[in-house]
Amino acid sequence: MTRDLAAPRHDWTLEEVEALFARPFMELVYDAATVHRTWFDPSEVQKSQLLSIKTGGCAENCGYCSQSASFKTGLKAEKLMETSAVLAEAMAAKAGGASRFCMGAAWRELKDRDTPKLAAMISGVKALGLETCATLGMLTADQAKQLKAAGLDYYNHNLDTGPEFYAEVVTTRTYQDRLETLEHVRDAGMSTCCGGIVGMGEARRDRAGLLHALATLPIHPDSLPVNALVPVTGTPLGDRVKQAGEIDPIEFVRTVAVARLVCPRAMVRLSAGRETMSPEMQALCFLAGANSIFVGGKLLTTPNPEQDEDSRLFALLDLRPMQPATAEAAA
Ligand code: SAM
Ligand code: DTB
Ligand code: SF4
Repeated sequence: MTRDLAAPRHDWTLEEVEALFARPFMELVYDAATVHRTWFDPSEVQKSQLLSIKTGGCAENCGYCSQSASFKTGLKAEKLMETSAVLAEAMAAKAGGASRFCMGAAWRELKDRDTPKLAAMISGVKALGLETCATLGMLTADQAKQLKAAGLDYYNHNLDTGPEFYAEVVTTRTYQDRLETLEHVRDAGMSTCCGGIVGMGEARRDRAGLLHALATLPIHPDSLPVNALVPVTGTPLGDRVKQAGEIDPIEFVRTVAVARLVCPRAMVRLSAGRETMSPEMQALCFLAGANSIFVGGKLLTTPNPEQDEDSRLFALLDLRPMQPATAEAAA
């Protein structure tokens, strides 16, 4: 593959993205690995840590989510954390080797009354020398500017799936709503973190539809999380998948590889779902272009591999944690 094929493009057609999915697996992974090393050191993987700063009781009905008030998942709702407690968690994350810290809130949208508190958390985390990321639901243009001014580097807001499957996943927020928040984030000068979930019962065409939507955004996501559905009992999609079975691991790796090919310069994040992935499957994902993971024993509300398990994985695969400057230079 030449450097040209590793150059970012914004004119992908859905058919082209589907054709990538249909390539012989070995060819697909080889091409994705080649593009990956055009832009990144393939031995480096970024470690990011998540914290749920406001948990549960969410007004949205995302069919996979433990935190929606629409479903009985047994999750205990908690109010917005105090800034000092968030900063203590960020310090612990840094001490544990994370270079990026992402704060998540179970909100439909950020409320203006909470913005000053969020700004204090963000500037505090930034002052620790960590890359900052937040995911707080929908944002107005003005709120995006305020978060940027506080020192927010990345805003995470996922499209979740392709446009055709979207209505099967959530009905309280439209695809267009999501695209508008992403526009506000870009306009404020922040980097976007935007991806989706694989394994919700969607077809390959929907996975291609998601990656097509991301690859044709005015600016590619700087960070592209590929989540494997964590099936949560009590959620419609979690319960359905527990009956129907999880996605084929090789199809998941294909999704990672296609993400790397259509958004060649993005940090491709092997996000939720690692808890049940074998070291071999994760190795294939890294080979196919994933170069970022969440570390620490918990994602937002669900389990994640413990630090020592990931340290063993890094040693086994001769991987090194990426330093913040490397990720920034790539963006
Ligand atoms: N409430 C905010 C929002 O949705 O915009 C932010 C938090 S939300 C939990 C962040 C993302 O996590 C979702 O968009 C979804 O892609 C992912 N996610 C949530 N629950 C998940 C699950 N059970 N399995 C995999 N990914 C999940
Ligand atoms: C993303 O795409 N994945 C992360 C992050 N963005 C915020 C969240 C995963 C959440 C998994 C389910 C949970 O722990 O509640
Ligand atoms: Fe709320 Fe976010 Fe969960 Fe949707 S994914 S229910 S918006 S916390």
